[in-house]
Amino acid sequence: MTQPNSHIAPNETAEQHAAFEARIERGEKIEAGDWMPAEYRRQLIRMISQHAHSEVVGMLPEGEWISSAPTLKRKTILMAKVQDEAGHGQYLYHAAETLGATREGMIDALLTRKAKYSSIFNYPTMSWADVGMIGWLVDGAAIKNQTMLAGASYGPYSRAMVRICSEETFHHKQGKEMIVAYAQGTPAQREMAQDALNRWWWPALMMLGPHDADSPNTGIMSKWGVKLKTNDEVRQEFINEHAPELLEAGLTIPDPDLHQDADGNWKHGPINWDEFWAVIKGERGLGQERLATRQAAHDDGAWVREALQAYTDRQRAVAAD
Ligand code: BYC
Repeated sequence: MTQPNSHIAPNETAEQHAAFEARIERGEKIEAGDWMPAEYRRQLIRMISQHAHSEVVGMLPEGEWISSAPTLKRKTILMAKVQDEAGHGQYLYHAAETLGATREGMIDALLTRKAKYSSIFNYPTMSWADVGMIGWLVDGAAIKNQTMLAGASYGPYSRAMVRICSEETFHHKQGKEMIVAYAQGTPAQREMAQDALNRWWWPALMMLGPHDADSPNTGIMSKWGVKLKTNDEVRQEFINEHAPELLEAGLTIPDPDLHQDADGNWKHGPINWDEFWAVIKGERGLGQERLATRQAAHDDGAWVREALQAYTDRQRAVAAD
């Protein structure tokens, strides 16, 4: 049989692919034990594991500020938020494990740079206002993307997204509340909020991925019902919500070309994609430090993994007796 579709693996047939795609067309969820193309499995492991890594590495920029939070209220909010991100990482690693990926393999891929994590977490948190700006912009961008992924065709990923989005909504609200308060506060607070916006606006736009024309994975991920919107469509939704709200808060968006078109869409100026790729590769920003921190945490946790293994072995031996 001829196989015109390059995503059909040698041991797969066009009929299997057609039946699989018909299920997606009918809006059925694909579950862990169901037949799926090898390329669907590979793409999902790639994306879900990178998403998990982003949640875990994403604890670092905000976590640095827990001991410096200005009030007990802000400290408890931040501790809860960082803890939520750890939980998101856990759901997502589990979702990837349902596809056959192992935790060890995924962590190894992160630490050896074979797997990516979101570019946004290689930027430093320079002031307390950065914590609020991450909540408003980074969680805001993540929610736009993840609300779309809650409709993804792979059941375990889609269900993880529903829970994650409800928690991210609180993260977004606390960030917005903090920045709006500072934007209307003392001159020093306003300056701190504006400075944070100046540094986080462009990275937040980049976080949603390259333009559609430069996004090699969007085509097949859209066809197979994982990405229900393209990177540029999600970015447009993000700007349409956040640009007017930031302006209303009295802040200046650091983009001289930003304007609203007659159709209501806010249009941004050119994005510095050289910076984006350099940040991902660890050539700019904190990529080296972030991975060194994760490596140290992994090494420090070795005794916990060994203890768990010893306990499991003993339980098995007792059960065998
Ligand atoms: N950073 O073909 P494309 C959070 C890579 S954390 C790094 O468009 P795709 C939070 C991309 O992987 C939430 N790499 O890819 C946590 C691909 O490389 P590979 C994070 C990026 O997958 C703590 C290449 O560029 N959210 O909310 O179709 C505190 C070509 O791109 C980035 C997710 O992870 C990037 N920004 O679309 C606070 C959502 N963008 O893999 C908050 C799940 C692209 O071929 N992921 N690349 O080597 C996605 O939705 C999609 O992966 C993306 C990219 C939209 C990000």
